[in-house]
Amino acid sequence: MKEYTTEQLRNIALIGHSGSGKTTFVESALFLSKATKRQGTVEEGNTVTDFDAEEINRNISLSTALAPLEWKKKYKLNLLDTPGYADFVGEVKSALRVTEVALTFIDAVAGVEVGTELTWAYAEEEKLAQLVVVNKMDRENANFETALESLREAFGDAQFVPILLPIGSQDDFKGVVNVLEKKAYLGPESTPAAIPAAMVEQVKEINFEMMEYAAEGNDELLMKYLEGEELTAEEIAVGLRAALINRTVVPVLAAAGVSGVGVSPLLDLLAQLVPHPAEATMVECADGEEFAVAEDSPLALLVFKTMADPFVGKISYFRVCSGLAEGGNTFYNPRADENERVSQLLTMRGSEQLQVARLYPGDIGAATKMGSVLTNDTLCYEEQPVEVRGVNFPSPLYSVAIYPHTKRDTSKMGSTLTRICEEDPSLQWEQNPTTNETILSGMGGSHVDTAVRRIKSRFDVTLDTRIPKVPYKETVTRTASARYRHKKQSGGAGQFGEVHMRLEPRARDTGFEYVWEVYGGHISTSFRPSVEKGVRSVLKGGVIAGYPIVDVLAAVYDGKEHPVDSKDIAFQVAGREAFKAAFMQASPVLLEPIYRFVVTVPNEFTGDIISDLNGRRGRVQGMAQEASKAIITVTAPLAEMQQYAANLRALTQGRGMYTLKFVNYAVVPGNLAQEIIAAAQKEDE
Ligand SMILES: Nc1nc2c(ncn2[C@@H]2O[C@H](COP(=O)(O)OP(=O)(O)O)[C@@H](O)[C@H]2O)c(=O)[nH]1
Ligand SMILES: [Mg+2]
Repeated sequence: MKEYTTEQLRNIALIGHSGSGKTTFVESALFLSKATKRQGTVEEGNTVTDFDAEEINRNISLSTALAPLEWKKKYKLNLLDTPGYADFVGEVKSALRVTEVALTFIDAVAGVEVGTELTWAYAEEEKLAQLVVVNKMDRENANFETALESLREAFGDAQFVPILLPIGSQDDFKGVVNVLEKKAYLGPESTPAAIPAAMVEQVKEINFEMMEYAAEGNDELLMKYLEGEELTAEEIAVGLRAALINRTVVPVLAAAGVSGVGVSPLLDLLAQLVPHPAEATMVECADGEEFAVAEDSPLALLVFKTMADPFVGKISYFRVCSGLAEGGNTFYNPRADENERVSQLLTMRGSEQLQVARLYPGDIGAATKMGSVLTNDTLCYEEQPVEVRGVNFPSPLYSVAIYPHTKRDTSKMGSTLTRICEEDPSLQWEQNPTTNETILSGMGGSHVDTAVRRIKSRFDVTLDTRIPKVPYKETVTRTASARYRHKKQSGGAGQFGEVHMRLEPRARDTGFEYVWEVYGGHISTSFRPSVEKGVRSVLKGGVIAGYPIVDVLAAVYDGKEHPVDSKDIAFQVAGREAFKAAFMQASPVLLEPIYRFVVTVPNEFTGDIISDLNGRRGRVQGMAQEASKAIITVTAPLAEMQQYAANLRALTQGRGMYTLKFVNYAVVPGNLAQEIIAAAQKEDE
């Protein structure tokens, strides 16, 4: 691919509800720019940006794909096609971190949908300039006006300005009018034409309105405007570009990706209005420092995506935040303290690798086989270390326990989980020390399922999933003592040991403590470690329900020994049994993990959500209000919340969100504890 300088670059993240036509639009744009020879479809599974086996199987985007295209020999548009489902928010966030604008797609029939609201909020969080495509104008019941109305209703603070108006709609969607230039374009070839007579007045009005927005951001234009002079299309574009950077207007553009109508004029406008990287942004460092996006700034590449390909190996996608990246460079990875020599710089078009000699500041590229590099690393020169602010990936919300399907899968389970989690930082895996289960956590059921299926299709490792065991713990709530005599005198050498032990509850999270209070030599101190060994052998497997024992003090205060038969093993047994007996006397309880959940839902769901949470033993800690949303803070036991992601979606039609954080362990209420203990005993048998 040709080289493009910073001023020629346009980085655009396509976001919005799943099914609004982003992937199809990219397909059309690639075809019209002659990057591809034919326009693929999602249904046939031959699009450039949905190339992953899982995406093809399910006909939806599951990860962000890059699609650079060269437009009118002057611009390089880096389109980032993102998935629309809430579970894949990590992909959307990383795309928004490396682009100057967010291009929100809405369906001309459905208008603003759940996914639109979610992704819009992420773009706002990044303070990105926004534009909207009212797509699928060719569909039955498509209506530009009602779609625009739904935008105004949902995001009232934004100033929406229609710049590409549809000519006709549904079957009769013929073309678009560019209000800025006051010109019409017909068909996918976008043949210039006269503005339909019925639209002339409307176009004039909006054009006039646009002059006002354009003038607001630019003193020179404002003077001209106030003196009653008309602004030229060029001048309006300059003003609108400034307004876009200041986030005071949101241009709205009509199109139909599938037929290609409106697509060329839309790409023209993107080239014209979207700010280039140096114009709109600074390089933000992790420590808050900023510097210019420029060739002579320190080299900084932010890795925003990693792909594990079984054949090519690791592919790292990055944005050249500043400096000039060239093939043959050695990049330094400060986090890992490693150097990575990159002989060939690439850019990716879907799964296709395109070679490039150099990448200018602001451009997006990739490199393979950088072993030490993970998502969110900054690559730089060793003499000039830089750490760029990374992608703020969401923390996982939903966990499953993973079991290898066969023995063969066991050995490869850990390494494939690591690779898939490297690829997507909103996925994490760990071995739970309490339950001994392998836990995979992500944003929701479909996120985790996709990961498991990807592991199957890419690495041929089959994994089964289950609801994780709750990592309960056991402890005692009062002081109690017990004694145990171990005596074995049949046949050969005998065994003898007697231990008197007292257990005391300890404060939460202070762990286990063993003390020796035997004075007067009833047991030789040489048996002190033997008794301790016996006691510790019980800690991991518990006494009442098979869970680890925590926060207990065990004091050996007396006992007896035999001059010949007392030996290590005898005191181990006596220690173990005395501990178990004392434990049962000391009012044992189960502890369960409690999490704090912050649940955000549209106001109308508040009542339902709270009563549902009450039913899950939740305790509301606070309520706050933000726009039309309620933010409910609640603590609740994990045991009741393992499927909350699906539950919240069902209760709010997908409009609820939540985060969670571990708080502490608390005593399981008696009746529930009895059930858990009974279940554990049954499993034992
Ligand atoms: N009628 C019509 N259908 C479209 C258009 N664009 C996409 N579609 C269809 O809408 C569905 C979802 O499209 P897709 O590109 O996967 O949407 P995405 O989830 O936003 O990427 C597919 O069945 C497409 O064929 C369009 O402009 N008009
Ligand atoms: Mg898609």
